[in-house]
Amino acid sequence: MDSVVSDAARGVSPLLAEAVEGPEQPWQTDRTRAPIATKIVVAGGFGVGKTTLVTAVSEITPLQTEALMTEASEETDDLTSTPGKLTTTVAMDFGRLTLDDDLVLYLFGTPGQQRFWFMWDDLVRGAIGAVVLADTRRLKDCFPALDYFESCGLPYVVAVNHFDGSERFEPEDVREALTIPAHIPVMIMDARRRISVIETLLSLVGHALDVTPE
Ligand SMILES: Nc1nc2c(ncn2[C@@H]2O[C@H](COP(=O)(O)OP(=O)(O)OP(=O)(O)O)[C@@H](O)[C@H]2O)c(=O)[nH]1
Ligand SMILES: [Mg+2]
Repeated sequence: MDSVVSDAARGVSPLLAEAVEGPEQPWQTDRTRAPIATKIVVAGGFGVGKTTLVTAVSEITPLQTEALMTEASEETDDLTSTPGKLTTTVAMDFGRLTLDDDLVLYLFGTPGQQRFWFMWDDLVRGAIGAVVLADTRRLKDCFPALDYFESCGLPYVVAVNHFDGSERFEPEDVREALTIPAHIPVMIMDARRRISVIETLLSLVGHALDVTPE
């Protein structure tokens, strides 16, 4: 299965693929292989960039369930970190990304607000893993997602979505602050940039292959 990950990396970024296993050789390309479909969940606190991430990479028009935020939710939805945010996800985001023709990722973004967490059990069913998005200005917001995936045993990676004006931290600082175990990848990313999101998704697929028993 390792070659699936590196083939996918090759489709998107030859440099990424070379970093994984060296330059591709002519005899390594197998166009007859059936596509592998995988489900990936994108989770994290309110307004951390989940919808942005799915939108940045989806090759289909992403399904969005955004609702306008009004004064009625002022008490519960803290917009100090994202003052430009006008909507919130009330059910889920859905998008699709095909890597190198034979690895199809179906992306399911969770709603961030606590009052919609009852949907998570349905959203994660059948997933191979999850990306937990974190914002260094409000790290504690990702604890519920971390706890959830730890308790259900779903492989996950932590991706720090750096917002303009937020202080820059090294992945190892974030790992320490969140007490993330050493074998779980922690990376810095930008949910608005396609290549950055793809690197994160490939890291999750690789991690899920590493930790899932055959
Ligand atoms: N500067 C900056 N802004 C971002 C980034 N990612 C998302 N945003 C903005 O942050 C706001 C929140 O993004 P969303 O993608 O709606 O966040 P979400 O996690 O889906 O939010 P909920 O579904 O309501 O929990 C939007 O206004 C985005 O444009 C980023 O990497 N940098
Ligand atoms: Mg959203």
